[in-house]
Amino acid sequence: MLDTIRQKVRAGERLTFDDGMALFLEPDLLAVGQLANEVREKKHGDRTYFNRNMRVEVTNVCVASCLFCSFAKLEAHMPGAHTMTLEEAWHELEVRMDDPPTEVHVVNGLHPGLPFSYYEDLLKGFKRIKPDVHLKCFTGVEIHFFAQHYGMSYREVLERLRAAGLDSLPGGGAEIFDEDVRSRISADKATAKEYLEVHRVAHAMGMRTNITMLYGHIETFAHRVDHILRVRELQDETNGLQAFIPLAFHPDGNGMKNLPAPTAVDDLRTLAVSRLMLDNVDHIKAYWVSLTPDVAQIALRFGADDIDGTIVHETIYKAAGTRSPGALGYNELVRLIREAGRIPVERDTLYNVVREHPRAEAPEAAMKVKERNKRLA
Ligand code: V47
Repeated sequence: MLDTIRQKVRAGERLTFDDGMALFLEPDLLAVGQLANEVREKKHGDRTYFNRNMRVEVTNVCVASCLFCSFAKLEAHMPGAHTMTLEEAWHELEVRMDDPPTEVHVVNGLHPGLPFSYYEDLLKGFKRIKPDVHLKCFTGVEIHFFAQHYGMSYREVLERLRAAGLDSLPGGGAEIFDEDVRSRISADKATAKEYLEVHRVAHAMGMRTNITMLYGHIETFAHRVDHILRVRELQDETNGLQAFIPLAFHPDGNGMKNLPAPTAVDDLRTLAVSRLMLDNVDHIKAYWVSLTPDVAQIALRFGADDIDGTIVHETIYKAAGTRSPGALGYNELVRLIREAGRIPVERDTLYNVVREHPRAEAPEAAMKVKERNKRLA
């Protein structure tokens, strides 16, 4: 089966649902990875993208009760619930202006008690502090909630937020599109159809977006392939997606804490299959917070061409027990990428090149031996 898939990939033929299933079931992980790597190198060579970004989660108060979430609090008065004042949120950017991010990525709970103007003012304030900062804010689920809660269409919500400074939408909230799984893990928020419609409307307005997939919980491989194919279908229609981001489930402190987290093999295979199936999406992101920097580094040989950014201040995965650090320094990201034998390319959110770094002359460990030998001579 893998030989047939290899021939199809090399001939530029589109893979089917059955091909996706075969790739998930193929025992030879390295062969699947190698094929994904071939596609990745054809698209991007050794170039590996990252950016200077920061996360702000302004509120964890959320009317939804997703089983996988360790971050949200149902009501504002509950212990651990917090909502930043606008000044507190802006301060997060202000204090980083000596080494400023090019992107602010905001993901929030679905707070029922804030006026819509809070979100508009939030964006306006970030742009006041740094007019050229890219605002990648509010998932498709949040946009759907705003539309319902404040009585607007998706387009009206997006237009008002764009007028306030919104530049693009992050990929959060996609979870798993299959209706049965979705209703079991996140029943009370945007459906798959609604989530995809938000992205469709954003694309029609010329806005770029990402889409994620939360894997490694109660879903099957068939659900993952179905999810990936729905992403491919939307992209055929709109061509507005920039990156697809598989997110590994983290079980600590949430309603599925009895489940084990996916293994590194599952992570690498899921990235590789995503790369192979999504022939119309440019970038596959190995999100280091969800994977750990170590697995994300290896993923750069399994189909991924992007590793996300410096981040600073991530709280969703921290609450769910990630072993990753809260932030990675710029030079640490460059080192991770170079040591993987790739070329680090700092990008902005829209994948314009900010700075391309030289590739490493040799793996770092070898350099150390050379330097040591030089010193000893
Ligand atoms: O929407 C929540 C997921 C997402 C858990 O667009 C969990 O560039 C695993 O979407 N285990 C937020 N995942 C993060 C996100 C994202 C990350 C990086 C880059 C981009 C981008 C987007 O995290 C949520 C949800 O799907 N999530 N809890 C958990 N326990």
